[in-house]
Amino acid sequence: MYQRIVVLTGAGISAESGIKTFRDQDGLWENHHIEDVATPEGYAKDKALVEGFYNERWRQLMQANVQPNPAHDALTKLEREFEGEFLLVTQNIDNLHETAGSHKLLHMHGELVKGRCPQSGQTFLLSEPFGPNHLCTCCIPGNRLRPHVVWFGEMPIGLDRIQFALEECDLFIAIGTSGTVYPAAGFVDTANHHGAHTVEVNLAQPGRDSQFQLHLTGKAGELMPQLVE
Ligand code: BJW
Repeated sequence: MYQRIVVLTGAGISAESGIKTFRDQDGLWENHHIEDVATPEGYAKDKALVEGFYNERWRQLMQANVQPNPAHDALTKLEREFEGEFLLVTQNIDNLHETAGSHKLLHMHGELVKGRCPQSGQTFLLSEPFGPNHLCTCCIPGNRLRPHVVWFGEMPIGLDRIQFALEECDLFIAIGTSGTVYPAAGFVDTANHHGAHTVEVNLAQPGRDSQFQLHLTGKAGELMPQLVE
């Protein structure tokens, strides 16, 4: 039996909750240039545009009908019932894992519901969408908060902890991620290299160069409850 499990989730796990993925048809970036809304340079050039992009997603997340789906619930159940070490690493900035009840959770690309002081790095929970009046309380004078998200060229959050968990784990499961963005895309290689069993759950068929040992093709909301049973 397994002793240590690491799970990586991507936008596909939230798709059945009504949140758009990035790279699928009609994805989040369809009406935007990636470099305009997902880079520090884009933010420096036009803060209002970037804040508007995240505010739109914030409002969407706050809608009552956006709720965790059976895949989020299955991971909560796995965390609760598994007796070994467990770590859930999500690339998603939505809060559906915590709404479902996950605790051993790391948001490696940040969180939509938080703003961050660009000077101290301290984060603040937002009770309303971004605006120029959102100032930090950790500095005098307060700095304008930036979205607490990791853009291209920035260092993802918690990499030391993730690396350690990947080296130690005996099961690595990646759910609903296209595997196009590093360093997350390389986690499967690390897990393989350290002898873990590696499993991918994705709606799309695996590419020919896939590094996963097992592929489960279908909707995460249907496959994950069966896998965790
Ligand atoms: C379903 C489903 C259903 C649908 N059921 N499945 C050249 C080579 C290699 C690397 C680089 C390079 N040039 C630059 C880099 C580095 C760069 C990078 O990887 N670029 C690539 C584009 C090549 N990476 C970075 O810059 C990162 N930082 C970094 O590298 O720092 C330096 C470093 C050095 C040394 C060690 C470590 C680090 C930072 C990356 C930050 C990414 N940020 C974003 C935006 C976050 C904020 C926001 O949400 O707006 O994160 S980009 C975006 O992509 C977002 C996502 O988390 C991320 C991954 O997307 P994801 O989740 O995979 O979504 P999709 O849409 O791509 O896929 C959805 C999948 O679900 C599909 O496969 C569907 O089939 C599936 N699916 N419905 C199951 N129901």
